[in-house]
Amino acid sequence: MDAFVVLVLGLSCLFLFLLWRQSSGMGKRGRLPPGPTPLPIIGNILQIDFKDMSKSLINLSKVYGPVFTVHLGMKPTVVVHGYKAVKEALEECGDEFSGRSVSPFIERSNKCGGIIFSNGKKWKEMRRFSLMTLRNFGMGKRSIEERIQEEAFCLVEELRRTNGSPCDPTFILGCAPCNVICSIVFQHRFDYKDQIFLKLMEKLNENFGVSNSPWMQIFRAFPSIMKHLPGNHKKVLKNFADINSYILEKIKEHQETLDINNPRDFIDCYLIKMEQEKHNQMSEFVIESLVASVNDLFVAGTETTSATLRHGLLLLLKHPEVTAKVQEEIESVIGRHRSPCMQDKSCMPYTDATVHEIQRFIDLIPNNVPRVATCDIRFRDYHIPKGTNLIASLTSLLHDSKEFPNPEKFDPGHFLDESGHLKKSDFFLPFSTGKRACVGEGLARMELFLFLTTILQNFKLKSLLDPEDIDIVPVASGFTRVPPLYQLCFIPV
Ligand code: LZ1
Repeated sequence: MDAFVVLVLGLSCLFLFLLWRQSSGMGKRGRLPPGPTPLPIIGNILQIDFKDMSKSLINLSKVYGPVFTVHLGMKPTVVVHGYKAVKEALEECGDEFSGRSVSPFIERSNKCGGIIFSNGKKWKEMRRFSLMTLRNFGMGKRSIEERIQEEAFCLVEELRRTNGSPCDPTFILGCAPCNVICSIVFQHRFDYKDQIFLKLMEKLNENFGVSNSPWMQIFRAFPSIMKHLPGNHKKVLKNFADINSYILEKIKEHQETLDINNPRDFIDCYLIKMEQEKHNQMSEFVIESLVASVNDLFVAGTETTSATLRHGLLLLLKHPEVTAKVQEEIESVIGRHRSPCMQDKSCMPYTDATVHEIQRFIDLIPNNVPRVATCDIRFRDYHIPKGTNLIASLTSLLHDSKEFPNPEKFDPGHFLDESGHLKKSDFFLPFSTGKRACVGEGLARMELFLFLTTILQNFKLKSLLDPEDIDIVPVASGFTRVPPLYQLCFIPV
């Protein structure tokens, strides 16, 4: 027999074996929620549009209900859809679904020791430390609010330099959130022309672009073959390595100038924590985890906030009546002669509602950040084995048509009551919920409020198109949604 025949026979046997294993329930499929029948090896990937997975999952939920199973490649993934199922999975079963699955790719990028991809004790301690530090405990004299205000001031100066001529805001609105992270972790911000800063942003952007591509979403289903393929993900590893070596350099500088009684930033706080735990052999607070955590803060805190600002300004251009009301409120509560601060927010319900509505409407991270079961779980009447992936559809809450009538319409009224006060909603979970909810939520909300109010305090936004002609449909919906490119003029008021 020649090699070809052996190969074909071998593959056929493997195919039949996998088919039998899946259909007989031996593939741990036993009591998983219902779902479309998976093909061997590729699972249900033919039924999923990787250019907008959220839409495919919503369509599947119409057939299979609020809790169902899809196979992304060989891996079963439980999907929860709608308020009840999402709250049950993320809050009531918060501990059990608090894991992150770690692909060989993630392992090789030194990201397991940080916040986003860590598990178990490491995750608990890194999360606790980051939450505390980002809440301003121990960050020294300058509060996070002050750091954002400083950046907002510089952002406005930079926008002034456009002289009211048409510009694409992508670059500038990318610098500001990245610089806030720099200020928090490295103590200082950079000039927007600083070569080191530009390199850092370029590498972050490139990695974001690759990891958000539909191909990458497909590859995620086949982690073990990925490393044998040439291509972009190698570039991603190189970028991470470069960013990490820069972070390590900064950590060394910090170690040389550390004053235990005067922590300047996140890195100082961590070094102090390391010092306190130096006799603990089992301490999770090691340098590699600091590097990974700082890297995580950049990954999570740059493109997300930047895309929200970009998409937000685009929505404000499309809805000049909303912009006018926000600017009226800014004029009457803050005026022109001082910087907006977080205290103003409680006196600015319309602006607050508008920021909520921007986040609701754009639905930045439609499928949450995927979780994994840390143990065998009984969920409703199903048995979900340890290691099963979990996707919670945040779209299904943010665009719920009972909670937010006309969910596809941009309307700050979704967050206002009859007397014009802010109306909170339990469905508003753009940062997810439960034990693994976003560590940067407070930071992100502060940035969105301060950046948007500071911009609108200083400029009239002028569109190049009629509002009706402005296209607001995302150009990509992978892990996060990306708004279309556009231009506008910032006219000083
Ligand atoms: C995240 C983000 C991006 C990737 C992983 C986790 N949290 C943004 N916030």
